[in-house]
Amino acid sequence: MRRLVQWFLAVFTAAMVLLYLSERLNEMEGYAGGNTITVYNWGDYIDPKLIQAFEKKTGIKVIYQTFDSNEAMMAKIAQGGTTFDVAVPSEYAISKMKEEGLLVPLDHSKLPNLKYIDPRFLNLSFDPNNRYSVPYFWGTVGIVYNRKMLGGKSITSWNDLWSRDLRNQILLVDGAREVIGMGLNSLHYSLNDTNKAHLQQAKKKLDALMPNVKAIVGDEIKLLLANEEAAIGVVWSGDAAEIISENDHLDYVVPKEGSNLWFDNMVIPKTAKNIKGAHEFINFMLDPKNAAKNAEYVGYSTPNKKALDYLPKEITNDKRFYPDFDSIGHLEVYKNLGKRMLAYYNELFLEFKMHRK
Ligand code: N2P
Repeated sequence: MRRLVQWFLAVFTAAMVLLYLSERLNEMEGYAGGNTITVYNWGDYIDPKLIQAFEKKTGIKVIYQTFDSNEAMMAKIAQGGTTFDVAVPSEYAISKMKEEGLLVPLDHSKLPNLKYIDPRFLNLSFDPNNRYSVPYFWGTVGIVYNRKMLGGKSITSWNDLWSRDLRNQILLVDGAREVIGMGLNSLHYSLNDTNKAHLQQAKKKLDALMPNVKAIVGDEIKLLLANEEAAIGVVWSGDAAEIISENDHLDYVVPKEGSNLWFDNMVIPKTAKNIKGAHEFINFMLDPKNAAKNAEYVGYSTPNKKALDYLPKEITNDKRFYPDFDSIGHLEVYKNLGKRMLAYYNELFLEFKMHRK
């Protein structure tokens, strides 16, 4: 009897040790890329429930990290030493990352849900045949304004923002191309202007806007505008859509001088360790129901044609956020202006920020 008990104890202990070891091994494999992916996305740019649903469906654990500008994201990926399996750059960043060899070509056979994307968003010039990228969200840059706080006045142009009545009333999104672009557009220059005299002129014009600028902020811009901490915000369209749904006094306009049309896309960076898992994640996000859920949660416009069927009509019929393409033909997509020119834009933006009172 005693031998039997001893024998049981020995087997039991061995089983526990094995269980423990196998669990540790699983974890280690996860971190080595086996059953984990690291997703690197903009802040406030995914419905967290979708991450859970993906983990549950595939058994792949998602490590989720965020960035707040293309510049920050590219610097981190270029520097290496980190694992990112999926990232979400905008078009000019994709072009630059391609040029620097920072992207892995996609295997379209592993992305069957790509067929749901509206062809208008495919095969764009920054990535012919979508070799490296697939659409995630798209939108414009524009102005959110609070009609009540402005005494019923509406805003139609960038140049309206320089009005003396708007002292300390403007919040700007913390983006180099967006802010310098606003200066350029207000002077009727292109968002891709590389003429340094024009850029200096734009910077000077922005300096003159400073008395009206309350703050230059990240994702908190939404909360500040919804809570009426300022009457005006220069924002990305999806952020506008989200806060307009929370405060009836707010409206969104793409200024008449022109503005930016942008496309954010999922890519697999060179830092990836789990390329198979990355494809699974991308394909999951391309699923129309998931894309619709995501669009409804973050407020941004989806390029997924089939997903539109699952979204409320008041969202998809809103021309401010789902404009017809003919009405936005005059908008400009940022170009990859080359390393030096992009650095120059960043430098001007930093100078602008530093000269704040
Ligand atoms: C969401 C950021 C949107 C990025 N917080 C626009 N390119």
